[in-house]
Amino acid sequence: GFNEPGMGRAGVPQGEAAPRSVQDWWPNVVDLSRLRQNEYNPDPNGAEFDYAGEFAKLDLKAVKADIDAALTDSQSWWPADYGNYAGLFIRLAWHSAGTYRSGDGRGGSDGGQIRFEPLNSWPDNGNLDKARRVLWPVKQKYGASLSWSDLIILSGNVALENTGLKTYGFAGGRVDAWEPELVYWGPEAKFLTSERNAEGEDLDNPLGATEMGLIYVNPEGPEGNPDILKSAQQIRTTFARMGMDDEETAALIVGGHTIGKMHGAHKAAGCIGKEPAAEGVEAQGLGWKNSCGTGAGPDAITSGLEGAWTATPVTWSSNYLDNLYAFEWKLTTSPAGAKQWEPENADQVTFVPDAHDAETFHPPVMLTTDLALRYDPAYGEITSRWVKNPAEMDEAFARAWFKLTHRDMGPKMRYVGAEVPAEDLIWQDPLPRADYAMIEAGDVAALKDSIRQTGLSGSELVRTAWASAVTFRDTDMRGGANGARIRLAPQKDWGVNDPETIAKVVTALEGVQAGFNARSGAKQVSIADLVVLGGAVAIEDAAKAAGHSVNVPFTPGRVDATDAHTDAASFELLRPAADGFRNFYSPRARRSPSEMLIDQADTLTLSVPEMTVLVAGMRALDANAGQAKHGVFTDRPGTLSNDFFVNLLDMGNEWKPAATEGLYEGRDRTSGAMKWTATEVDLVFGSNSELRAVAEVYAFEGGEDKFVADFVTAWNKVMMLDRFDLR
Ligand code: HEB
Repeated sequence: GFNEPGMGRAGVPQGEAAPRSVQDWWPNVVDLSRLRQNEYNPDPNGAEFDYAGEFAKLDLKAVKADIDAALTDSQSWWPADYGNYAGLFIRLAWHSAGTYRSGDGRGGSDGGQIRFEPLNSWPDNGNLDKARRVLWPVKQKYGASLSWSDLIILSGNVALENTGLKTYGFAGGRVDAWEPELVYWGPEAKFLTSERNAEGEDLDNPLGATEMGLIYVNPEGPEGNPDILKSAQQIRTTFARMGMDDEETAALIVGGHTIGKMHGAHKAAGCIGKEPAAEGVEAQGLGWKNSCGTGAGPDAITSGLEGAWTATPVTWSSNYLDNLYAFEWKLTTSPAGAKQWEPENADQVTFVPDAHDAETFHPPVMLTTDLALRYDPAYGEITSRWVKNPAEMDEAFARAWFKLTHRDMGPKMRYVGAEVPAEDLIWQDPLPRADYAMIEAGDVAALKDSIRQTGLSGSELVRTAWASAVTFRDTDMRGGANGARIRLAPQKDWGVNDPETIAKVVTALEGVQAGFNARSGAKQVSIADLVVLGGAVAIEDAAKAAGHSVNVPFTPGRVDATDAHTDAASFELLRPAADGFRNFYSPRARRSPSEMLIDQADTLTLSVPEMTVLVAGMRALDANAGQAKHGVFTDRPGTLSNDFFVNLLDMGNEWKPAATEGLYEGRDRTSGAMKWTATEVDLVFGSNSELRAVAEVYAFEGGEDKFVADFVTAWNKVMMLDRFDLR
């Protein structure tokens, strides 16, 4: 029977009979599992489920009232400090959003990844499992119409409003994920360690935190060292990785620590159990079980730091900055032994209420990171201004909080609900609204002819269309062809885009545009649409040259942004460090060429076959950056043939590394004659067993039809990735 002694936990130790992944054995074999995640939909609501539509139907006021009621409905299994979960909910929202990093757009609240490992069990997320259990009745009531990711952020807003802050707005539309996203969170194999050069400016990109398992920085100071000015430097570096300037950073910390308290009633050792992922089934997903005292409330242990910053931990006030500047701070330790700061005359300034006993009062406390906001000259300049003008701070916080919690949702078109602010913000990468009539399907044929008459080559058109679309990343929904930012700084000057080609193509397309607009009356065509249509023209012609008649789908409606719509510094973050589809690789790439290809394919939401046909098609179309010949395994470049696959899999070729690092030479096995050159990105489709299996399908005799059809579908998918206006 299944409950015989010796079965289950006491029998086979967990993990011992588990299958090993290929990468466990051979770490250098590229891992395609992230692309496999793009191939299926794990959402139990089904792939057709329209979350945004469901959210839009909610009565947002009623939802907020339910959250507001939960705030003060203290639960015996996790009593609310001061009878109000405001601090806990705000910290939940902040930690859910705060993993966002602008370098690759990963992290952030969208998807609700904080529900899953590893984030669910990160040391910095201690006891946030309780926060979500407090919110479960609200989630249960609204079900699929209110995603966890929206609920978590909305709860932060409702909590802030409950304390008295006027928030800037809220948008729903975050779609929940159903499994952990595979994200590189750092090189360390142990929590709360750092091998990422955290001191100074050189925190390894794209990481956003100084230690494994932290959202940003160590509260006690760099690796526990209470050095206020060094701590300020770490705060500046990590918050900049999230796209926050000094003022936004200071506002977030000041505002956040106006509310709530820290928890370090006892030393964790001997009191605190394992994190959720390491617990037994009986813990039901909760972690950090506390066996000391009542295990919660006055005995709670989270960070090991203890105390509150203000006299008003559940009411919005300017008391944080008042305190920061009113006292000289001396280093002390919490009951749990962590380094924190208290006023020099601590025993005379006990005005901070106890969280569970109305008769008891404490001195305020500060973290090393809090003191950075006063003693760092740049932060000090900002916060001392706010001490005199708290309303300015409230406004700065409300805006920075909105940015923090909405930054990874992408363009405003994705925002849903009654509280979406009217104002356009530059970090949303705004697009102008068209004040003219759009072109229609009937205009397309004539426009295609005009593009053909420019005499632009297929390679020029394809490279330009690809360059304009490929900046898209689904991690934070930025980039893409809409807006035609390909013709603006900084994109127009990126080496990978062959600036001269882009300038030539854009000038020629502007001619097409002028001609069309002059003829068509009220209707106008955007450069953004012409760039994409140019790619379609080139592909149709190249397919025809290979004997295939195809129609590349084209959906007009894109608009052209201007420099005023474009934060150039922020767009610089979208510059590809590598683009395997164009056989481009730069020293900024942090992984091997094939790993970079897979990373890019992932942000383009491609499946393994889609990535495969796109690489092969781009080679056939002669669309490498700088028109390099590597991987162009064909004697008829510019023709949409399956020659890439046929020649790659041909046993008549023998491949060897070339003298130049990163390049390979393919020679005729018998004659020794040099036939092709290639990069790792080309050869991986023949060397990796999973990719070779897919390549074979397109090299089959008669496989070219399928190749052309699949290439066109994948190409169109990439061109359409940013068309949120159509959804
Ligand atoms: Fe914070 C809390 C740190 C930022 C909001 N913080 C907390 C704590 C700590 C921290 C340690 C305690 C925890 C416990 O419970 O024990 N922070 C920190 C740091 C930073 C921060 C280091 C950076 C510098 N915060 C922040 C921000 C925000 C916040 C930004 C928002 C906005 N926090 C918060 C809150 C709290 C905290 C609300 C409270 C919680 C409760 O009450 O529970």
